[in-house]
Amino acid sequence: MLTRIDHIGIACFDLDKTVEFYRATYGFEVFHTETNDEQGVREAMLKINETSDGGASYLQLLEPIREDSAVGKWLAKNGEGVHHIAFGTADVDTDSEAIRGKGIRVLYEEPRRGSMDSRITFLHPKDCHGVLTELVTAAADHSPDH
Ligand code: CMX
Ligand code: CO
Repeated sequence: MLTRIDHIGIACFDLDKTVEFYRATYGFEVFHTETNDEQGVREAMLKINETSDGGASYLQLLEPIREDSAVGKWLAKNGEGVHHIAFGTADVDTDSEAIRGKGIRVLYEEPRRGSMDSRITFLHPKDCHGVLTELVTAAADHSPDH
């Protein structure tokens, strides 16, 4: 069951400048940063709020580390902006298989590693009314109910 907005993914050209915008404008602080080589991004997670399922909602700021990455290609075509939304679930395997069963393209056979050792998969935007949609199960130590 999808129980929260886990994050909104925002593509940017310069991660440090964008982090500074969110800090100076809204007071949001960086909760976590990492480079995910497989996804081709350097990223910062800004925690916005805790959620009633024991998880949290974040902004995920994404800077490509390669031009041919998903975010690099998207930025070249669209410029900066909202790249994807991510719903949180305690069981990404079950939920993504159920959604695959509805005829929606799930991009990975098995969920892969996402921010903070979460497990993630994506639904094709063309099957989701134009929205690239991610499903996330947080790692146990980042989500007390798992
Ligand atoms: N939102 C909405 N539509 C998108 C999109 C996005 N983020 N990215 C691509 N599209 C659309 C394109 O506009 C294009 O539409 P048209 O054919 O009408 O022009 C179509 O999808 C195909 O796009 P493309 O530029 O040819 O790109 P690809 O098919 O090579 O890749 C996708 C698209 C979704 C398969 C790829 O971006 C992907 O695998 N995404 C999942 C991984 C990812 O995004 N990782 C980065 C984030 C990591 C994280 O969140 O941790
Ligand atoms: Co994401």
